[in-house]
Parts: sequence; structure tokens; C-alpha cells
Amino acid sequence: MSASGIVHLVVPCSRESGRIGNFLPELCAKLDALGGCRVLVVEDGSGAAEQRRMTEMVSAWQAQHPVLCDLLMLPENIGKGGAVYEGWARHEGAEWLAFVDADGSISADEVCRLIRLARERGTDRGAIIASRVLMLGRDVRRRFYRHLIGRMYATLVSEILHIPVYDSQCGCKLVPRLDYEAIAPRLTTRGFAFDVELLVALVDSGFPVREEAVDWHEVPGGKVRLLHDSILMFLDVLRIRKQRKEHAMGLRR
Ligand SMILES: Nc1nc2c(ncn2[C@@H]2O[C@H](COP(=O)(O)OP(=O)(O)OP(=O)(O)O)[C@@H](O)[C@H]2O)c(=O)[nH]1
Ligand SMILES: [Mg+2]
Repeated sequence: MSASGIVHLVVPCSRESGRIGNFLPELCAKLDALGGCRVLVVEDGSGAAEQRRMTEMVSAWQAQHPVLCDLLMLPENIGKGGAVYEGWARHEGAEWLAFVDADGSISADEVCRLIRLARERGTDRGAIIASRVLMLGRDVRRRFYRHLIGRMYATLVSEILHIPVYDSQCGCKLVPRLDYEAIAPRLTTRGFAFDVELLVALVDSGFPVREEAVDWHEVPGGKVRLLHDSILMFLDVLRIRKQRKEHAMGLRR
């Protein structure tokens, strides 16, 4: 295990050309300085005009930031999870697979802190996931009703799936590549609930996962339709629970 493991960080983007400029250049500058990281922006099916804008922006930033890879552009929309996994498939041997949301809700400094923490602990001590814990000493700013629905969803996930996770949905996670590769064949969720399935598979396979409280602030322009997507995500959680049972029965047979 290497203390300075290479981090392959995917930034999934769906119509993000309006928001990413406030985050990606700063993130890349900080990761250039940190060293041992690669940033891959994955844009899937947001239309020709949006994809042209993203291509232009990313190639301009690439000229300044060696950390930034060529934009991965996919013709069809495959969901946030689909985009993250497509990006992770291009890991080129990195020790850590990671993603961070494009809107900068988790700052570049916080991303660097999580990477440092993951490296200090080492890949054998497992995944690190960001968690929005409203507590003294942390700065978490989210509109009240979003906080409420988010907490309801997170509590349901934890109760229904019996995993003691506080915040399954926070938009930054780092997973040791070898842990991910061991569970990847059983991951089928490509929408917003993909991280729930990822966590369940890691926990069930005995891989350690640690939540780290982060500073987080809501950035306007999010694409999640609160009620609609929460219902879809809830149905995904029920499906994940069913598939988990089938998987466990398959292992026992
Ligand atoms: N590539 C790709 N990225 C997606 C897709 N859906 C969402 N994303 C990205 O996932 C990240 C999180 O999306 P947001 O719209 O910020 O949603 P959120 O952070 O869960 O929720 P709020 O910001 O609170 O609305 C962003 O980087 C989005 O661009 C998708 O279908 N494809
Ligand atoms: Mg967001």
C-alpha cells in the first residue's frame, strides 16, 4: 500500500457549464499542487451546444492544469452513477477511485483534506465518504426543507438497509480501487441512488468505510427534483434491498 496513492477523481456533469467554472479551475490548481491526482470530467448527453461549451472550457483549463484529463463525453445520458462508473473504468491503475459533484458544494480545500486523510490511512483501511453532519465545528449550509427531506431519506436508507451510515448521498467519495473492483460486478444502479448500492456492497463484502464530516454549502442550480427524484431513489433503495437478499442467497447456495 502506498501512502501517496494516485487518486483518479471523476466529476460527473449534467448541464454544468454554468456552475463548473466556479469550482473546477480552483480544484485542479489545488490538486496540481497536492500531486498524484487525475481529474476526469464526464459529461453524458446534455445536448450538442452544452457539450461544445464543456469541451471548450475543459480544453482551456487543461492548458493550465496538468491534473485535468481530456473530457469524457458520452452521447446518451446514463445517470450520475453511470457517469461515475464510466469514468472509474478509465482509472489507469490508480489506487483510489473518487468522485466529487461539479457544483463546488464541497470546496476544493475539503476535497484535498479528504484525499490527504485517505492517503494517511491507506487503502487497506477502506473508503472515505464525505458526510453532512450539522454539528458544532462544521459549517453545513442547506435550505431547511432540503435538509429535512435529505435527513428523512438518509434515515430511511440506514433503517431499511441496516447500515449505520449517516449520509449516504453526500457528493464526494473515495474508494480503494481494489475494493471497488471486487464489488463492481454486482452494481446495477446508475441513477442518484448509486452510492447507496455502492456502500451496501462495500459493507456486505467486509470492506471498511469511514464517514468524514465536511463543510458543505448548497449551491443554487442543482438538478435534483426534490420530490420526483426522492421517490425514484426510494424505489431504488427497495430494489437494492431485494437484490442484496438475492445475492446473499446465491452466496449461501
Ligand atoms: N454525468 C452526469 N452527471 C450527473 C447526472 N445527474 C447529476 N449529475 C451530476 O451529479 C452532481 C450532483 O448533482 P446536483 O444537481 O448538484 O444534485 P445534488 O447535489 O444531489 O442536489 P442539490 O445540489 O441539493 O440539488 C452534479 O455534478 C451533477 O452534474 C447525470 O445524469 N450525468
Ligand atoms: Mg449539488
